[in-house]
Amino acid sequence: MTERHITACNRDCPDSCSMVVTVDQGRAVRLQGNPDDPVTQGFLCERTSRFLERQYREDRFTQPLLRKGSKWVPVGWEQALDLVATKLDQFRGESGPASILHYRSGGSLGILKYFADALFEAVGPVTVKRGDICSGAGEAAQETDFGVCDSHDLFDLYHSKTILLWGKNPHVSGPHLIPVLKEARRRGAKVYGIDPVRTRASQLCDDFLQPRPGSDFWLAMAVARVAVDQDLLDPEAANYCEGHDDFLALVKSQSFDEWLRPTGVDADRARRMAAAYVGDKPSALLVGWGMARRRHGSRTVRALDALGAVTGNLGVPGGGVSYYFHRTRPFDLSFVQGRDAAPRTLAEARLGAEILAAQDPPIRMIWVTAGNPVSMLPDAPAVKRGFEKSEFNVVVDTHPTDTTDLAHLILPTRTLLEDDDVIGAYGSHFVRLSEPAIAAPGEVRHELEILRGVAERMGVAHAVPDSIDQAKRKVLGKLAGEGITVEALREKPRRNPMAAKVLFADRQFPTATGKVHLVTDAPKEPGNGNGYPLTLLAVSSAQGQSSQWIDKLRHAPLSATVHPQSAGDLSDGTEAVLESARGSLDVTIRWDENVHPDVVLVPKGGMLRDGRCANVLIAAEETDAGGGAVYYDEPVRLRPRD
Ligand SMILES: Nc1nc2c(c(=O)[nH]1)N[C@H]1C(S)=C(S)[C@@H](COP(=O)(O)OP(=O)(O)OC[C@H]3O[C@@H](n4cnc5c(=O)[nH]c(N)nc54)[C@H](O)[C@@H]3O)O[C@H]1N2
Ligand SMILES: Nc1nc2c(c(=O)[nH]1)N[C@H]1C(S)=C(S)[C@@H](COP(=O)(O)OP(=O)(O)OC[C@H]3O[C@@H](n4cnc5c(=O)[nH]c(N)nc54)[C@H](O)[C@@H]3O)O[C@H]1N2
Ligand code: SF4
Ligand SMILES: [Mo]
Repeated sequence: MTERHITACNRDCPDSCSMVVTVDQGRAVRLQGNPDDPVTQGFLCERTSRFLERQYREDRFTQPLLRKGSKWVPVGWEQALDLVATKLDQFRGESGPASILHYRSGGSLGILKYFADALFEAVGPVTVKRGDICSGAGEAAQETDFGVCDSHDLFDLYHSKTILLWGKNPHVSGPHLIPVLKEARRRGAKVYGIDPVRTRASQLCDDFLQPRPGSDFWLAMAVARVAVDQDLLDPEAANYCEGHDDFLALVKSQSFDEWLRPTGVDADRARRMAAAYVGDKPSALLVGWGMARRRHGSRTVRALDALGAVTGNLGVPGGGVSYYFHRTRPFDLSFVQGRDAAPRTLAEARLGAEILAAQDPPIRMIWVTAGNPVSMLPDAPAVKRGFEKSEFNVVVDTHPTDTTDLAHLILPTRTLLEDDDVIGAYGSHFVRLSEPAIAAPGEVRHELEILRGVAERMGVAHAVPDSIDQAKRKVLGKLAGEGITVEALREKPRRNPMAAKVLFADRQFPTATGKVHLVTDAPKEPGNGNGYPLTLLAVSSAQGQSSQWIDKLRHAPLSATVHPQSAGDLSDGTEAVLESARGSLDVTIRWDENVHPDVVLVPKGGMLRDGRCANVLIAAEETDAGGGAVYYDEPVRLRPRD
């Protein structure tokens, strides 16, 4: 006899799908998208459709593991948590709480994971990360320009006449945008894609432009120049935009062709796309998250914000410049003080170097939860050295990673099928409940129970609720007033009613001046790489969720996809070496004419332990604002294997 359970996917993904899990005698046997969820629409992505392989993998952590020399020894929870408390006490006493680093990433988007922050604030506060390698630069851009980083309602796209997918790859990174785009097209919208890689999104597009990587600022200025030349600027914009004259002076400082030159895009096609955006309004600009992960990434997003503003596409149905949906805003997170309370912060984008350089006190203990920083942060070898230098590393995870390889203590926690939490999405305004579809194996514990165990031993039990239900009700505090309770969410997912469908409809912006702040200076043009002529794009792939890969590809040789004309003597299928000024990787060459000739495309999320980690090639550097990581600016070259 099988049962069906409904839960929500907690992966770091914009969609936060509602899932139907078929369970046969306690074992999950089938995962499907919930047909009743307006965003999920009955289907899941490739990587989560195949999650059962990961769920039942033989290397799943099922009990706490303590390192003894080169071996792992299973220990009981009492011993594990007593040891954690002893170490916390020891380092705090000897070197102060700043000697402890708490690092939490996006392995689960469950809101209850924020109680880890509360625990470490109560125990310390301790050292935490600064900036955000994923979204920091883009969020900083929108917070500067608009006062908040949020998006128009997902379904507001049905009011758009023109939609730009600017550096967005929904087939891979957020497939539940696809049905919405299809419906918008059916209702008459024209869709344009802008990406150095001609992705499957091109099938949804009326035209698809392939600019040189990192040249989007210039393309945005070229589009703004078309608005100037065709007299299609919003005459009201000067009233609600700060820096309006300076921005227009910048746009007018070069002709359309001059702005377009660094992008390498065909002038007629760019002009047609621009004419649609500025003329056939309302126009929605959907900004890919990766757009900001480069040296001038924040300024690139600011250019897109400015373009939306001066063309009159803000505050109107069908318009907007949408990047992240503000997924945490509906929740009560008042129990977390945040970064300002920390005695010290380390730049996430340079975490390895920052751990290694930390003095007075050095970092002596690291607690990692929901992340694999050793594989996923730039300059992975430095992150590895930083972890090796620390005296005691605790990692809370479900499966082995490069980071658990460097742990002294591994604490096993629940997977997305076992989790019990509340989830806000970054691709829509829906809030969903996750509830265990199956029981966790062995000694596995919910993260909240782990945190509570530490809190009790450290004399700060007040920092962590003693029941999951109580914790859920706490974070739902604001929403409960709107009728969105645990019970209501159990019935069906709910849209956060406090989120506007159209942002800034009154053209009031929550900035210091109440106006939009326009970017007024251009970054330096991309260089030619000094002997490394190609740009590395190590981006999401359909078969991996960051470093969590489907089984078949976990240890497979790393592919490096290039345009045939950039491959030199390296034919399709050849084994080659991909190298940057920092390191090298063995790869297998794939030819693909859809890839811009300046680009080498590699899937993100390979691990050091498999020789697939792109982050050995990537320099640890912060973006121009917001503490993002410069993932997509690394100059690289290919050569034959010796
Ligand atoms: N399958 C899968 N889905 C995922 C993830 C995953 O690992 N796997 N990761 C999740 C996470 S953590 C995040 S943050 C999101 C975001 O995931 P990302 O993939 O980082 O973000 P996107 O911005 O949607 O898509 C990246 C697109 O931007 C393009 N791009 C790169 N450089 C440039 C450029 O210079 N100009 C332009 N115009 N385009 C460029 C790439 O070619 C690519 O097609 O996705 C989530 N979804
Ligand atoms: N070269 C390159 N590097 C990148 C990127 C890129 O595009 N290129 N993308 C960057 C981006 S956008 C991001 S967001 C980061 C992602 O980097 P991370 O956030 O480190 O992502 P994952 O590798 O998925 O690691 C998440 C871990 O959490 C574990 N986990 C799953 N569920 C739970 C849970 O409920 N509790 C706990 N404690 N653990 C859980 C998983 O098993 C996994 O090991 O990577 C960044 N790194
Ligand atoms: S990873 Fe994203 S698209 Fe896939 S099931 Fe989870 S929420 Fe849905
Ligand atoms: Mo991310």
